[in-house]
Amino acid sequence: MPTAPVSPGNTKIMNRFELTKRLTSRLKNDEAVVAGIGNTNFDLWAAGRRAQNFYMLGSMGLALPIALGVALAQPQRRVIALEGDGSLLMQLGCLTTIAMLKPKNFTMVVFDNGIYQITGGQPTPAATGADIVAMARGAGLAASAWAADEEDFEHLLDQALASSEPYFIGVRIDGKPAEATTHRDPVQIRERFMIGLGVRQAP
Ligand SMILES: Cc1ncc(C[n+]2csc(CCOP(=O)(O)OP(=O)(O)O)c2C)c(N)n1
Repeated sequence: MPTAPVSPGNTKIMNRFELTKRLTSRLKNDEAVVAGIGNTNFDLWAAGRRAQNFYMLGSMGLALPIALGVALAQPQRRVIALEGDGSLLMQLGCLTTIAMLKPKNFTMVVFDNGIYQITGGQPTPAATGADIVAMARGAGLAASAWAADEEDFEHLLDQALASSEPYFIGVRIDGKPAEATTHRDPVQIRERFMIGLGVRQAP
């Protein structure tokens, strides 16, 4: 169980791309990584292409539900969902579903910058006190923690990837734009991912 800080107030403000690089560098077993709309998947893309990465376009809040589906369909594979705070807040109910189904192979990382950055930086409710980790705990996800700093993030990630319960990691991040932009080709993104998961033959 995580021992990280219980409130977002005493965590370091980190950087999404930096954390995403740290995350992908720790992957060794063809883990699936499903990243949410916008900056989250842009930085995953910039951190290095993998056939097991899925880059969500268009709709907010679907990274966790899509990743949950993958985790249930392929219980032998570790699955990681990356999402922005605004997107998670639009789809909070998925936390209760994940807590109810308790996938053993599922890790969630939510990047909290307190803004809808990609549409102009409007504040999200997380900017004025909504605590996404407390909400995850309240939904029934006991293994939920804020990462205090980069080292703690890696530590929590290692715990999560070895755990047999769903893990929720909240990270506070700065407002730096993403490093690159995903190619906007949904069909290609889906096909590559399905090949990466071994459910479709490469052409
Ligand atoms: C259902 C839905 N509502 C609104 C939008 C417009 N929109 C796209 S991204 C975004 C903000 C996403 O915020 P967040 O998830 O916090 O990520 P950030 O931009 O901060 O990286 C908004 C409002 C959308 N694409 N889909």
